[in-house]
Amino acid sequence: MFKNKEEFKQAFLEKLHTLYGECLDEASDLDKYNALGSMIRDHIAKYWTQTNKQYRKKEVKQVYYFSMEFLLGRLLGANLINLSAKKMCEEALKELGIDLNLLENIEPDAGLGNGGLGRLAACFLDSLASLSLPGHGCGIRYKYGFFEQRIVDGYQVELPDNWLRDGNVWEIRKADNAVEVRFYGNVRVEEQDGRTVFIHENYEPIIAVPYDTPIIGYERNTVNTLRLWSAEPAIKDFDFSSFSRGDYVKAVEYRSAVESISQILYPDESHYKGRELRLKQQYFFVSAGLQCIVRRYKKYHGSLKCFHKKIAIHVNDTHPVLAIPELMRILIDEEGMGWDEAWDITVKTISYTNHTILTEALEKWPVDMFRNLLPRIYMIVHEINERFCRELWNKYPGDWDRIHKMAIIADGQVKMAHLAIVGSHSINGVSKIHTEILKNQEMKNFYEVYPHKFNNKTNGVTHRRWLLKANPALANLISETIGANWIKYPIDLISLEKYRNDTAFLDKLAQIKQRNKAQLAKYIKDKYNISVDLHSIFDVQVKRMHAYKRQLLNVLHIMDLYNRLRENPDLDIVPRTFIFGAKASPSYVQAKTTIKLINTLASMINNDKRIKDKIKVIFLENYRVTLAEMIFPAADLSEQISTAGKEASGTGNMKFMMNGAVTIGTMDGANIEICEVVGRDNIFIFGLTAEEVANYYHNGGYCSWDVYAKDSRVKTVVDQLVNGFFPVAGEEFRVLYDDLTHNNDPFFVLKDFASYADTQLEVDKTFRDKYKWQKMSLVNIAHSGKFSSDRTITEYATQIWNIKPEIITNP
Ligand code: 26V
Repeated sequence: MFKNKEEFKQAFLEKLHTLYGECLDEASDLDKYNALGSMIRDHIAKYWTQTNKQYRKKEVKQVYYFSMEFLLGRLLGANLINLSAKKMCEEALKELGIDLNLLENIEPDAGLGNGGLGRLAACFLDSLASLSLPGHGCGIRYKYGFFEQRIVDGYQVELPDNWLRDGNVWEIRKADNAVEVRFYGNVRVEEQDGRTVFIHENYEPIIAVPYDTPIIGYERNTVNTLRLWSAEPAIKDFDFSSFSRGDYVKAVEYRSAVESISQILYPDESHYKGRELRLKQQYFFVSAGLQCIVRRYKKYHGSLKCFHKKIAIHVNDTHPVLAIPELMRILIDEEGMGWDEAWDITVKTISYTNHTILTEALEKWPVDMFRNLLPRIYMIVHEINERFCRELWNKYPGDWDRIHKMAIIADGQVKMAHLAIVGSHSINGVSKIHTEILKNQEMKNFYEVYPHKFNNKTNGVTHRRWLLKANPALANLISETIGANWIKYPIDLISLEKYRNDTAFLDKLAQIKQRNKAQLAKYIKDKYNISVDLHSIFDVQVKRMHAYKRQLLNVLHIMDLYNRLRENPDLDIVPRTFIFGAKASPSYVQAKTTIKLINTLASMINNDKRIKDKIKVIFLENYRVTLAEMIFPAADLSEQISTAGKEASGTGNMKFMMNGAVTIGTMDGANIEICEVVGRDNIFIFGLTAEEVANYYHNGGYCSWDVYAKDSRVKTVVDQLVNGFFPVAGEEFRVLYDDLTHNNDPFFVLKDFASYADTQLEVDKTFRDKYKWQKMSLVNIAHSGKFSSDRTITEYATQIWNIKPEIITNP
């Protein structure tokens, strides 16, 4: 980036001066951080321009990844790494008396996502750019990201995440590229020169303003774009003085109603609620994104007849599925195309990923709300539905029941997943098992009609953030041992396999893990004043709090272990530190109660002198990307214990694996494929299979009371939720108790308890054999290459999007 340290230092000091008129002594840390960020931006500007120029000139096909969520985390460190400038920057700043680490810690996380789906989008952007692929992100610039979690008296409290408070060096506002998005109003249908035309009138116009963030590839010249849209009033800068008092208030109300569209990221809810503002958000960014893509395409290609040959649009879950009717609207109403041609182009342009089979999470919008907010889009969806149902009628004459079940509009609702399947050419699941469940159960009827559309793309994560950045010591050891090629070709990590019996190498791995554990332990000590044993097993479950992810199974096992320890404080176990991190949706009672349960249990256990510090329980508040980067490298054991068939893939499992943690998990999601590559000997598998779970469901569930009555350990811990064992809790945990007993334990927690507890004994036994454990750890790292998002993105690029790498020349 800069030839040498001297040049870097010079440029940095100049930047401070031009930005803030300051010399080094006067500058605050924030100023220094901004100066550094702004230097990087200056530096990449020419590559950014060159990338766009080359894409345009060579007319390469480009993909746009439409997503309501991009969970980027911090960008400074990741950008420095991808520019190969970290070391030099670190040293140069040091000579100026500045700690790079400290500057990195100033940056707030860009937390524009809930969890898996949003983080996947961020990993995909890194892989696209690092593979020189022409691919960009399109989403919403939320003023408030995912809430900040505080734990107060054991309870989760939510605070707004005002991540833009001190500005954002990475983004550039592109006011010239703003577009208008129209809501409400009515549609007038007219015949003009023998054509039917649709005129949307009396609508509410809103201006969508894009903010662009550069996405820098690893050691490539490629700089792609993440374009996030912000909502602004269409009537610019009210002349407030000219309004009468009443109108003044109205004007302010109007402004805040408009701005509310890009104000806040909705938290994922356990049960889907059709909220108008969320539908507005969806149409807002989809319409803005498409208008801008079409406008640019037309500028260089004129006609839209071959749009799909140069543009691919991917919809991340059903949230951006309005891209289908919106593209139809543009092609028909604005370009004058006929239905059939427009439909052909639309289907060829759009592809869709499903990320969950939990039926309660599927998006369905009330027809009345939909039609009122988006009258023209509703007409188009209605027409798509009519044509689709007619097609079904021809294929299944008389089978009303099937047609009713498959319809896009039925029972007063618009079913977004159905629209996504009908209006796209590719539908993919995110792990082998998930795709099979889609094909054979959840979307069976659709698979029968469109077998060619369904395919699998097992998720992946970027090694650059989750290994190279998060775990520099391990990354260095790997590069020293097998060379640094793995950073560009993660599959090369497999060469580590040959060190599986090399005790000297295994010792080095163990030392690194130990240092990473010490670092996390220090964080825990500083923040919570709790000391943890560095030789204990760091047993970690970090992910969103959800009944199906079964944090409760983990907790019940800890309670049982605690009971055994109280009975016999000399019980021979390897000490354990149980670590949790999880945010619960603000309205999700069961999840929030589980957080309180963990914290209540933690304070009881951590203060119980009788058990001689053999176990500790830590709840890390405000789990987010930046905290995750400290946690994964320090983990020994990765908890992936969802009810089989429920976790579409999981991606945390992959981040643990590449940092050398061993998985304890069910045969669910990508765990199955992890097990496939590392082999049964290098993973701890327990519990019911997805098939067994499905069989129970078909027969009305299993009888949880039987397990409760028969297994005394289970009975004891379940009773402890309500029998005064937690003295101050009163009836608080009754909801959990009821779920497990009277509600027949819908997620098979009690059913899997014995198998889980036995497997945990196995973990304990294995950990005592140091080299056996280290070998398992090594095998996991060596096989993690398969779970790089570089592999996943290469599959999307070749099998769905049909895009090719474009090497960007030096500008
Ligand atoms: C649903 C809703 C519902 C209403 C409001 C906001 C909102 C936001 C997100 C969602 C769906 C979340 C689905 C999701 O994150 N699925 C996860 O996707 C990961 C990436 O494919 C996958 O690894 C996880 O297994 C899957 O749970």
